[in-house]
Amino acid sequence: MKKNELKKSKIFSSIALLLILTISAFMASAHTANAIDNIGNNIMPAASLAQGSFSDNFEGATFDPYWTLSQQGGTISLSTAQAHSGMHSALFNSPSGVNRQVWLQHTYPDASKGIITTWLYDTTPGTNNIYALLDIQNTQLGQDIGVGIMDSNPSSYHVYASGIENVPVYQRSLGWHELKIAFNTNDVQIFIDSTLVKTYAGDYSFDSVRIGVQAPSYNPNGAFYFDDFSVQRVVNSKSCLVVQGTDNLIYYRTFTVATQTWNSWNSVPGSTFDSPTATLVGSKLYIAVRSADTSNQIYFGSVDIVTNAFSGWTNLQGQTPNSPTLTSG
Ligand SMILES: [Ca+2]
Repeated sequence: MKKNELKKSKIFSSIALLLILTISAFMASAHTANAIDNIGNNIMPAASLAQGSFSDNFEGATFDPYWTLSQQGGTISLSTAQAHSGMHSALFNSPSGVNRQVWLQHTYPDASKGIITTWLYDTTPGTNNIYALLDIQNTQLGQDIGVGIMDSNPSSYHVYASGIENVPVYQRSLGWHELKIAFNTNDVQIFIDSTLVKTYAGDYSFDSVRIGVQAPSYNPNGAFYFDDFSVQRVVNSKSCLVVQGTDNLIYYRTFTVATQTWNSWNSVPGSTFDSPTATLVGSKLYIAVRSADTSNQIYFGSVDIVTNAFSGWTNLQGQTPNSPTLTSG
């Protein structure tokens, strides 16, 4: 790409240029156009994917390293006694006589929106028992939202939100039940067996997920099975504006959805005679431009919107008389 030869402007005529929105895009479904793949760019970093989504059917030989195991007063094992999928589930066994905190847990470095799902096999409907929960927390804010079995209620599953309530919502029965909590833009929805059982209005988010059982020492023995756990986190909560400046330089600016604020302008090297095109995948803003000369070359590069590190330009070996279009899906 030719270097810009025009004087840098302090004010950008950004109107009528390109607004790229990828608000609330799930990393789990992130892909990109073939044209990007063809030049060998890695557009789905493994670390970002791992942070964005996770699922476990408990069919491995051991527990996935995603999990931190807490086996205070009990044990967690892979069992063939019950299975919602395949041959195995995770068995949480908890004998009476000690305080019990028996969990598979994972904590993320930051909070996000998203959907958490698991299946729970209820072994003892109609019986006062121990807690068996899908428990989701925001450890930074001390918030706790969950769904499952309470030790005090033999007949109903409960939902709870710390500081708000703990209430029965759905009749217990023997066998597998799907528990799902969706952290949406403006509320949290809780589902049991695909039935919406509770909505909490508010801008909630989570950074820690866990499944398992807990009980004080005086509660009876308890054994529950979990299977087919999954998390889809909305880790892409920024929007980006990319423009051709009045000086033909290429500028971008990020918008943080959670705080509804614009960060400062930045530029990438090079210049263009036309509107740039861009798409945001994780923290990488992929940009394609038409060259700033009469050769109409198409250049492609990416910038990390966290560090502002730029990849450099790659000539895609094609020509266009207009603005290119870049997409992801
Ligand atoms: Ca399974």
